[in-house]
Amino acid sequence: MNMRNTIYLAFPMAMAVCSACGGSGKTPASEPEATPADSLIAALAAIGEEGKTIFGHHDDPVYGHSWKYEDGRSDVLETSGKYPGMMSWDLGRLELGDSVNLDGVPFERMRREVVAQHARGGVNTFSWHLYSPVDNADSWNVSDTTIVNRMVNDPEVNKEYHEQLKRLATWFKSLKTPEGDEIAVVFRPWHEHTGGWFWWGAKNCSVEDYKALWHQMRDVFDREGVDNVVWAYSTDRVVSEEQYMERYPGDEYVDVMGTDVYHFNGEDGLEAYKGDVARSLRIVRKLAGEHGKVAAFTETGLEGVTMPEWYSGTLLPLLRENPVSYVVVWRNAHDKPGHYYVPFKGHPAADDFRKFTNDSTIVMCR
Ligand code: BMA
Repeated sequence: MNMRNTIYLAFPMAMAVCSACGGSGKTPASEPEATPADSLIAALAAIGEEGKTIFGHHDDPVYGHSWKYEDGRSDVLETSGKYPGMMSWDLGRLELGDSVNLDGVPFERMRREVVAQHARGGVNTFSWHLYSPVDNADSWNVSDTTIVNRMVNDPEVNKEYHEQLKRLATWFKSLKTPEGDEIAVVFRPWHEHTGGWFWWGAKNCSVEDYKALWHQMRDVFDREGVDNVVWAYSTDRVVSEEQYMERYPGDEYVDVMGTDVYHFNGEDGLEAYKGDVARSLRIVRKLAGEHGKVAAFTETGLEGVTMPEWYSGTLLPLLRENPVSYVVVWRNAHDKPGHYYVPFKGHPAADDFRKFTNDSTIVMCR
């Protein structure tokens, strides 16, 4: 195992907090104490400043290409010998008070895995494919383009939205180590909003209403006393800084600036993917620098990893040219045979994936 690639977030977090207090080990009286979220932001920023990238995988330790809900398994671990540095999760259906998420992951299991990932020095990030508080439509049902407007303006729907937010706030506050310390995590709501496939997408709600979703969310979380959430804003692929910033809720609402860009059509789509990633990450990195935020590649992947050297030959060079603090690839579904983004044991791209995870710039967990 390459120890340099192994993260111990406790270490950079302690360093980051110390440098904020001038190395004295104490926070100056005039400075507010660093929250768990502040420490995670500093740790992510430090990784980026070193030119390194944490590798993340969605639902990694709960199911994989040909297994589900066994303890201790992970397609990433079985292929590379290490856990991903970041675990990605989705909270869809938590807002309804359900015990399992939209892909069937029990929230209690998710919580256990969040704690385990934190204990091994890794990071956790959450997306939210929620059901509409207007009519329970899933995130991809765009037949009603009044949902967001009613969520932020209609008193009855707004009340339900705030109830949903309180359920999420309670969940985030409940993420604690066995010693009772809060675990800081990244939360990336209202993602890919520059596209038209979610009901909060650009085609389906106004700029003003979209921003209000964020503002109200933050108000509720602040009222509920949540201080362990790092906020990630992530568009789909973008063509300009103006497009990226059009729906940006404001610097006080965002800690991480990211973008989601997928690779479609294998070899035929390679040049388009490389062009879209290079442009979108350049925009993200420039704006993150200007706004003092962490830059990230919040979702990517080639479904089925149909190009055996995709990880070291395509993704790695793109990350080297446009370094960001983390990259996340989507899930290895157990119930959709072709829907996976990480090679599993025996897959033609497995050796290349191991090579990628052993690169000195890629950060994994033990
Ligand atoms: C999509 C697919 C779906 C899944 C959703 C939320 O990209 O993986 O099967 O339900 O994400 O995880």
